[in-house]
Amino acid sequence: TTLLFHLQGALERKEFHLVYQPQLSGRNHHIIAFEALLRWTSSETGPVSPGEFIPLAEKSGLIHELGLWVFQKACQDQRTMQKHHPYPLYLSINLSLQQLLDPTFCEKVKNILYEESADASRIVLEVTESVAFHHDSRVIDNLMLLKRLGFLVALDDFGKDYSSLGRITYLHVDILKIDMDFIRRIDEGNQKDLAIIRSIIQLSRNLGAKVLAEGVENEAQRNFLQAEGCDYLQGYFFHKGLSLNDALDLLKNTS
Ligand code: G
Ligand code: G
Ligand code: MN
Ligand code: NA
Repeated sequence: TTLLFHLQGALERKEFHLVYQPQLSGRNHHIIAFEALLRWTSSETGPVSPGEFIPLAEKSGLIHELGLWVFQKACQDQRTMQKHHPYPLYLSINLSLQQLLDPTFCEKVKNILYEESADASRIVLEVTESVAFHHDSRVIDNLMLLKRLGFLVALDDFGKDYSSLGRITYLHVDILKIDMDFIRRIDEGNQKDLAIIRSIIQLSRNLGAKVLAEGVENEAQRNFLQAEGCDYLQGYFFHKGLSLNDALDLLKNTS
């Protein structure tokens, strides 16, 4: 509860910042996108992990204001990054269930796009399966509206929760993000674990979607995923989340 107390004023005190983790082409390792990841450094307690404060923000309702702040800041930074890069850069933003339950969310996002002259077709909205297929119809209604605005949708942590395969086609999901747990298990070489990864890659192809492996931490994992034709790669083997300045330096050195 004291953490919640500190969280309430954190936005005004400018204690949040974003880091950007690169997502690379599996074919040539070019940077094609950045995932915006929220960070909080409390003036009272120091850094607090998102695993700790995001659930608090969700329960307290702060996620609405905070989520829009993330959206606006990430759109601004995307524009700065694009200036330093000759090829299209996509931006990935994580969404919480509460945001998609808000009937005014689309309208607010539309206003931010307009203010920041941002292009929805270059922005990927990351939602977990359990959020995308939540029973409350407001969620799917919002996602359909967002898709109509041009946003792309990625299913985050794919394979972790239950899969509702029929609804993937219904929603026209653009990207499947294979959950880190599966990538971790590549190291053990269990044929059944490898078969699951291959099946997710195949599934994405058959759906006309792209597939991204997250949490790639070593060369063996990268080699396997690349050999299987995984479209995009993300993880500490390549890059951790970078400050805007570090992301800009990286873009200058690689383009
Ligand atoms: O980056 P990290 O592993 O610390 O993130 C932990 C969790 O927090 C992940 O599930 C990630 O999706 C989530 N997360 C990170 N940034 C945001 C954000 O801006 N909004 C929401 N809703 N979740 C985020
Ligand atoms: O739930 P979501 O997929 O959005 O969470 C992404 C989280 O995973 C981020 O907090 C990020 O810091 C973390 N992450 C990114 N790459 C790696 C990695 O290679 N290994 C591990 N363990 N975590 C990673
Ligand atoms: Mn994510
Ligand atoms: Na994920």
